[in-house]
Amino acid sequence: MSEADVDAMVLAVDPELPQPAIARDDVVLVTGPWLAGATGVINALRERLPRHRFVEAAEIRAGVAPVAMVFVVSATAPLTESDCALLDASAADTDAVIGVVTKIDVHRAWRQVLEADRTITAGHAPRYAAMAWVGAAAAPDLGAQAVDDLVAAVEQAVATDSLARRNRLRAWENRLLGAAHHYESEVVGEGREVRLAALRERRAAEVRRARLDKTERAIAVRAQMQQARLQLSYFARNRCASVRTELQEDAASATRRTFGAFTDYVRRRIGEVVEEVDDGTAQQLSQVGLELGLPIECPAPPALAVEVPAAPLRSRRVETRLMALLGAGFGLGVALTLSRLLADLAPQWTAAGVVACAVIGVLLTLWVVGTRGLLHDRAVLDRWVAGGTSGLRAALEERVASWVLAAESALGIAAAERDAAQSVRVDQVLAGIDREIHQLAVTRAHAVAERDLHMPVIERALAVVRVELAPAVGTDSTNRPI
Ligand SMILES: Nc1nc2c(ncn2[C@@H]2O[C@H](COP(=O)(O)OP(=O)(O)OP(=O)(O)O)[C@@H](O)[C@H]2O)c(=O)[nH]1
Ligand SMILES: [Mg+2]
Repeated sequence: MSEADVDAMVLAVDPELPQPAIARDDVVLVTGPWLAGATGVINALRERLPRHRFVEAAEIRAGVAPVAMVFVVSATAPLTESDCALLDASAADTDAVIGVVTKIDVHRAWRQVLEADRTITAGHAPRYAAMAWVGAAAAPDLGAQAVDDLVAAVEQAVATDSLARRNRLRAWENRLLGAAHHYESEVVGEGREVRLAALRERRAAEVRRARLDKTERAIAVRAQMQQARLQLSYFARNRCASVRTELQEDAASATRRTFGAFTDYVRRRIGEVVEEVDDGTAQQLSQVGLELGLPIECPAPPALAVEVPAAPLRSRRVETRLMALLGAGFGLGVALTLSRLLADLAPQWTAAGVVACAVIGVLLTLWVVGTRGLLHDRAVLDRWVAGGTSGLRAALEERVASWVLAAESALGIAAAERDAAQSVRVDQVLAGIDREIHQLAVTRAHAVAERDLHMPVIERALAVVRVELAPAVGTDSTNRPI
C-alpha cells in the first residue's frame, strides 16, 4: 500500500479530514538527549552506511519528516520524562524508530539500562512497545567500536517494505491526534477557566465593595451629623454663658445714668450672639458637606427674633417707703447722737450744732435710701439678664437643632442621589463582567459543538489508522514478517 493508498483509505472516512502537512525526506534522523552520544553515532553510521543520508536534529527543516529515526541515549542512566517527551516530539511523524544505548564500552550495566529504557518507553506510549533497542559504542574510550547491531537495525528498518506506508500512517495519526487535541483544548480553552474564575471573583468583589461603600457612606453621614449637632449645641450654650457673664458684670457696674441704655445694649449683644451662632452653624454644616463630598442645599431658618422685654425697674413703693423709713431712722439716730455729743463737748455751739446735725442726718438718710435703691436695681438687672440669656439659650438650642435636622435631611437626599449614581456605575461594571462571562460561555459552547461535530469523524479515522499500524500477528518489532 503506497502513501496515496493510505491517504485514500483515511479520507474515505471523511474527505474533509485535516491531512498531514509534512514532506517526507529520505534521510535518517539521529537525535537524543544532550551529550547522549548522537554525534558519535551519526559519524559511525555515515561511515558504515554511506548509501544513506543521516542528519542531526539541527539539520532537518521544520515540516520535514525523516524516513527513520535513531534515538540515542546514554547507558549512564535510564530515560527520564523529558527524554520521553523529546522522543515523542522527534518521532511524531515517523514510525520507524530505533533506540540506541551508547557508551556501552564504559558502562557494564548497559543491558539493564537498555531493558529499563525499553520498559519506560513501552509504558510511556503503546507505539514504543515494538521499538527496536540496541547497544552501541560509537566513540569508545575503551576497546573497539561496537555499532554492528545498530547498523543492522538501521539497515533493516530502512529496507522494510511497509516503511513508507507505516510512516504515512504515523503522520496521519499525529495529524489526527493534533486535530483532536485542538478541539479538546478549545473546549478547555487556554486560560478560559482562569479568566472565568477571575471574572467571577471580580464580580463578587464589586458587589461586596458596593455594599461596603454604601454602608460606610451612611455611617459617615450619621457620625458627621451627630458630631455637628453636639458641637453646635455646645457652641450655642457656650456663647450664651459667656454673654451672660459679660452682661451680669456690666449690670453689676451699671449706674442710674446707664440704666436707660442698658436694655438696648443687652438687645444688641443678644442680636450679635444670635448672628455669631448662625454664622458658626452655617460654616460647620457646609464643612460637613465638604468632608462628605455632598453639597448641602439647606437654607438657614428664618432669622431668630429674640424678644427682650424692658428691664423691670418698676416703681417699688413699699420698698421705697420702707427704705425711707429705715434711712430716716438711721439719719435721725446719727443726727441725735452727733447733737448730743456736740452739746457735751461744746455747749456754746448747741443751736448751730443741732442744725448741722439735722443736715447731716438728712444727707445720710438720702445716701442710704439712694444706695439701697441702686443696689436693688442692679440685682433686678442681674436677674433680668440671667432670665434673658437663658431664654436666648433655649431659643438658640432649638434653632440649631432644627437647622441640623434640616441639614441632615438635605444630606440624606444628596446621599441617596449619590448612592443611586454609584449603583448605576456598579450595575454598568457588573453588566460588563456578565457580558464577558456570557461571551466565554458562548465560546465554550461553540467549542463543545465543534468538538462534538468533528471528534467522531476523527476518532473513526484514528481507529482506521491504528488498525493499520497495529503489528500483525507473526511480525517482529519492525513489522517485517518473521
Ligand atoms: N566512552 C564513550 N564515550 C562516548 C561514546 N560516544 C560519545 N561519547 C562521549 O560522550 C560525549 C558526548 O558525545 P557526543 O557524540 O558529542 O554527544 P552528543 O549527543 O552529540 O552531544 P551534544 O550534541 O553536545 O548534545 C563526548 O565526550 C564523547 O566522547 C561512546 O561510545 N563511549
Ligand atoms: Mg552532537
